[in-house]
Amino acid sequence: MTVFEGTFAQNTSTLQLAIVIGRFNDLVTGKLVSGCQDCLKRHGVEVDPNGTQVDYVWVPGSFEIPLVARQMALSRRYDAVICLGAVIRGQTPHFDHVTNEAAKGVAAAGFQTGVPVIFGILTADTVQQALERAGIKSNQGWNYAMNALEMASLMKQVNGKISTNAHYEDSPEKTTPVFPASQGEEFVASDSVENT
Ligand code: INI
Repeated sequence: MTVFEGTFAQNTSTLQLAIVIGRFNDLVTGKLVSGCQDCLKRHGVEVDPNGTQVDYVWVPGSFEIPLVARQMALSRRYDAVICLGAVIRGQTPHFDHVTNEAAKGVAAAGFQTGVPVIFGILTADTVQQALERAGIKSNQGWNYAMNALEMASLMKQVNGKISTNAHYEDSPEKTTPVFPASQGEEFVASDSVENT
Protein backbone atom coordinates (compact mmCIF):
# COMPACT_ATOMS: atom_id res chain seq x y z
CA MET A 1 0.00 0.00 0.00
CA THR A 2 0.98 3.64 -0.24
CA VAL A 3 1.56 6.56 2.10
CA PHE A 4 0.51 9.82 0.45
CA GLU A 5 2.03 13.07 1.65
CA GLY A 6 2.12 16.44 -0.01
CA THR A 7 5.43 18.17 -0.64
CA PHE A 8 6.12 21.90 -0.67
CA ALA A 9 8.81 22.60 -3.23
CA GLN A 10 8.46 20.01 -6.00
CA ASN A 11 7.31 21.13 -9.45
CA THR A 12 6.09 24.44 -8.09
CA SER A 13 7.06 26.28 -11.26
CA THR A 14 4.18 24.59 -13.09
CA LEU A 15 1.52 25.12 -10.42
CA GLN A 16 -1.57 27.13 -11.25
CA LEU A 17 -3.13 28.96 -8.31
CA ALA A 18 -6.01 31.34 -7.73
CA ILE A 19 -6.23 33.67 -4.74
CA VAL A 20 -9.68 35.05 -3.88
CA ILE A 21 -9.51 38.01 -1.51
CA GLY A 22 -12.14 39.93 0.44
CA ARG A 23 -11.73 43.70 0.14
CA PHE A 24 -13.52 44.26 3.47
CA ASN A 25 -10.83 44.97 6.09
CA ASP A 26 -8.26 45.23 3.32
CA LEU A 27 -5.73 46.58 5.81
CA VAL A 28 -5.69 42.99 7.08
CA THR A 29 -6.39 41.05 3.89
CA GLY A 30 -3.73 42.98 1.96
CA LYS A 31 -1.19 41.79 4.51
CA LEU A 32 -2.45 38.22 4.19
CA VAL A 33 -1.87 38.47 0.45
CA SER A 34 1.70 39.67 1.06
CA GLY A 35 2.40 36.78 3.45
CA CYS A 36 0.95 34.35 0.95
CA GLN A 37 3.03 35.75 -1.91
CA ASP A 38 6.19 35.72 0.17
CA CYS A 39 5.75 32.02 0.90
CA LEU A 40 4.84 31.09 -2.67
CA LYS A 41 7.74 33.07 -4.11
CA ARG A 42 10.23 31.41 -1.79
CA HIS A 43 8.91 28.04 -2.90
CA GLY A 44 9.46 28.75 -6.57
CA VAL A 45 6.08 30.13 -7.65
CA GLU A 46 5.95 33.22 -9.88
CA VAL A 47 3.47 35.42 -8.01
CA ASP A 48 3.43 38.42 -10.34
CA PRO A 49 -0.20 39.09 -11.38
CA ASN A 50 1.13 39.62 -14.93
CA GLY A 51 2.81 36.22 -14.83
CA THR A 52 1.39 32.83 -15.70
CA GLN A 53 0.99 31.10 -12.36
CA VAL A 54 -1.25 33.05 -9.98
CA ASP A 55 -4.57 34.78 -10.67
CA TYR A 56 -5.99 37.20 -8.11
CA VAL A 57 -9.69 37.94 -7.62
CA TRP A 58 -10.90 40.70 -5.31
CA VAL A 59 -14.47 40.39 -3.98
CA PRO A 60 -16.38 42.82 -1.72
CA GLY A 61 -16.24 40.74 1.47
CA SER A 62 -15.80 37.28 2.95
CA PHE A 63 -19.42 36.42 2.25
CA GLU A 64 -18.76 36.61 -1.52
CA ILE A 65 -15.60 34.49 -1.41
CA PRO A 66 -17.19 31.02 -1.75
CA LEU A 67 -19.12 31.83 -4.92
CA VAL A 68 -16.00 32.96 -6.75
CA ALA A 69 -13.78 30.26 -5.23
CA ARG A 70 -16.17 27.57 -6.46
CA GLN A 71 -16.28 29.09 -9.93
CA MET A 72 -12.49 29.23 -10.12
CA ALA A 73 -12.24 25.63 -8.96
CA LEU A 74 -14.88 24.48 -11.43
CA SER A 75 -12.85 25.94 -14.29
CA ARG A 76 -10.33 23.13 -13.62
CA ARG A 77 -7.52 25.56 -14.41
CA TYR A 78 -6.12 25.64 -10.88
CA ASP A 79 -4.28 23.18 -8.68
CA ALA A 80 -5.53 25.03 -5.61
CA VAL A 81 -7.61 28.05 -4.70
CA ILE A 82 -6.65 30.16 -1.68
CA CYS A 83 -9.39 32.19 0.02
CA LEU A 84 -8.29 35.19 2.08
CA GLY A 85 -10.62 37.28 4.21
CA ALA A 86 -10.93 38.95 7.60
CA VAL A 87 -14.09 39.04 9.69
CA ILE A 88 -13.87 41.15 12.84
CA ARG A 89 -16.45 40.67 15.57
CA GLY A 90 -16.39 44.23 16.85
CA GLN A 91 -17.35 45.54 13.43
CA THR A 92 -20.40 43.49 12.64
CA PRO A 93 -23.48 42.32 14.48
CA HIS A 94 -23.79 39.59 11.87
CA PHE A 95 -20.26 38.30 12.51
CA ASP A 96 -21.55 34.75 12.99
CA HIS A 97 -23.56 34.77 9.76
CA VAL A 98 -20.67 36.06 7.64
CA THR A 99 -18.22 33.67 9.29
CA ASN A 100 -20.45 30.62 9.10
CA GLU A 101 -21.49 31.16 5.50
CA ALA A 102 -17.92 31.82 4.44
CA ALA A 103 -16.66 28.69 6.18
CA LYS A 104 -19.46 26.47 4.87
CA GLY A 105 -19.13 27.90 1.38
CA VAL A 106 -15.37 27.49 1.17
CA ALA A 107 -15.65 23.90 2.38
CA ALA A 108 -18.39 23.21 -0.16
CA ALA A 109 -16.34 24.72 -3.00
CA GLY A 110 -13.54 22.24 -2.34
CA PHE A 111 -15.79 19.31 -1.64
CA GLN A 112 -17.97 19.81 -4.70
CA THR A 113 -15.14 20.34 -7.15
CA GLY A 114 -12.36 18.08 -5.90
CA VAL A 115 -9.94 21.01 -6.02
CA PRO A 116 -8.19 22.06 -2.78
CA VAL A 117 -9.81 25.29 -1.59
CA ILE A 118 -7.90 26.74 1.35
CA PHE A 119 -9.82 28.44 4.15
CA GLY A 120 -7.77 31.55 4.87
CA ILE A 121 -10.49 33.67 6.43
CA LEU A 122 -9.29 35.15 9.70
CA THR A 123 -11.83 35.67 12.44
CA ALA A 124 -10.85 37.99 15.26
CA ASP A 125 -12.42 39.99 18.06
CA THR A 126 -10.59 43.22 17.24
CA VAL A 127 -8.62 44.83 14.41
CA GLN A 128 -5.53 44.63 16.62
CA GLN A 129 -5.95 40.89 17.02
CA ALA A 130 -6.46 40.44 13.27
CA LEU A 131 -3.37 42.51 12.46
CA GLU A 132 -1.29 40.49 14.89
CA ARG A 133 -2.09 37.39 12.84
CA ALA A 134 -1.54 39.18 9.56
CA GLY A 135 1.98 40.41 9.96
CA ILE A 136 2.61 42.02 13.33
CA LYS A 137 3.34 38.81 15.23
CA SER A 138 2.98 36.20 12.52
CA ASN A 139 1.41 36.15 9.11
CA GLN A 140 -1.23 33.49 8.58
CA GLY A 141 -1.06 34.23 4.86
CA TRP A 142 2.22 32.33 4.84
CA ASN A 143 0.56 29.28 6.41
CA TYR A 144 -2.37 29.36 3.99
CA ALA A 145 0.10 29.32 1.08
CA MET A 146 1.88 26.33 2.63
CA ASN A 147 -1.47 24.57 2.97
CA ALA A 148 -2.17 25.23 -0.71
CA LEU A 149 1.23 23.87 -1.82
CA GLU A 150 0.79 20.77 0.31
CA MET A 151 -2.76 20.08 -0.82
CA ALA A 152 -2.02 20.70 -4.51
CA SER A 153 0.81 18.20 -4.32
CA LEU A 154 -1.20 15.70 -2.30
CA MET A 155 -4.23 15.78 -4.58
CA LYS A 156 -2.02 15.23 -7.62
CA GLN A 157 -0.65 12.10 -5.98
CA VAL A 158 -4.03 10.86 -4.80
CA ASN A 159 -5.72 11.55 -8.14
CA GLY A 160 -2.83 9.88 -9.96
CA LYS A 161 -3.36 6.73 -7.93
CA ILE A 162 -7.13 6.77 -8.26
CA SER A 163 -6.94 7.34 -11.98
CA THR A 164 -5.31 3.97 -12.47
CA ASN A 165 -8.67 2.50 -11.43
CA ALA A 166 -10.83 4.93 -13.36
CA HIS A 167 -11.47 5.77 -16.95
CA TYR A 168 -11.87 9.34 -18.12
CA GLU A 169 -14.76 11.13 -19.69
CA ASP A 170 -14.18 14.27 -21.65
CA SER A 171 -10.86 15.71 -22.83
CA PRO A 172 -7.50 14.99 -21.17
CA GLU A 173 -7.43 18.57 -19.87
CA LYS A 174 -10.83 18.39 -18.33
CA THR A 175 -10.57 15.02 -16.71
CA THR A 176 -13.68 13.62 -15.13
CA PRO A 177 -12.81 10.28 -13.61
CA VAL A 178 -15.63 7.79 -13.64
CA PHE A 179 -15.04 5.16 -11.03
CA PRO A 180 -16.02 1.56 -11.27
CA ALA A 181 -19.54 1.18 -9.91
CA SER A 182 -19.85 -0.49 -6.55
CA GLN A 183 -23.53 -1.41 -6.79
CA GLY A 184 -24.20 -1.35 -10.46
CA GLU A 185 -24.43 2.45 -10.54
CA GLU A 186 -21.85 4.76 -12.00
CA PHE A 187 -20.34 7.32 -9.66
CA VAL A 188 -19.10 10.39 -11.49
CA ALA A 189 -16.50 12.41 -9.63
CA SER A 190 -17.42 15.65 -7.97
CA ASP A 191 -16.63 18.02 -10.82
CA SER A 192 -19.78 16.80 -12.49
CA VAL A 193 -21.70 19.32 -10.33
CA GLU A 194 -21.02 21.70 -13.18
CA ASN A 195 -23.77 19.93 -15.07
CA THR A 196 -26.30 19.65 -12.26
N1 INI B 1 -17.02 41.14 5.40
C1 INI B 1 -15.80 40.77 5.83
O1 INI B 1 -15.03 40.16 5.07
N2 INI B 1 -15.41 41.03 7.10
C2 INI B 1 -16.21 41.71 7.99
O2 INI B 1 -15.78 41.93 9.15
C3 INI B 1 -17.48 42.14 7.55
N3 INI B 1 -18.34 42.89 8.42
O3 INI B 1 -17.86 43.40 9.45
O4 INI B 1 -19.52 43.07 8.14
C4 INI B 1 -17.88 41.82 6.22
N4 INI B 1 -19.08 42.17 5.76
C5 INI B 1 -19.42 42.22 4.36
C6 INI B 1 -19.90 40.88 3.83
O5 INI B 1 -18.82 39.99 3.70
C7 INI B 1 -20.52 41.06 2.44
O6 INI B 1 -19.57 41.61 1.57
C8 INI B 1 -21.77 41.95 2.46
O7 INI B 1 -22.69 41.52 3.45
C9 INI B 1 -22.49 41.93 1.08
O8 INI B 1 -22.93 40.62 0.75
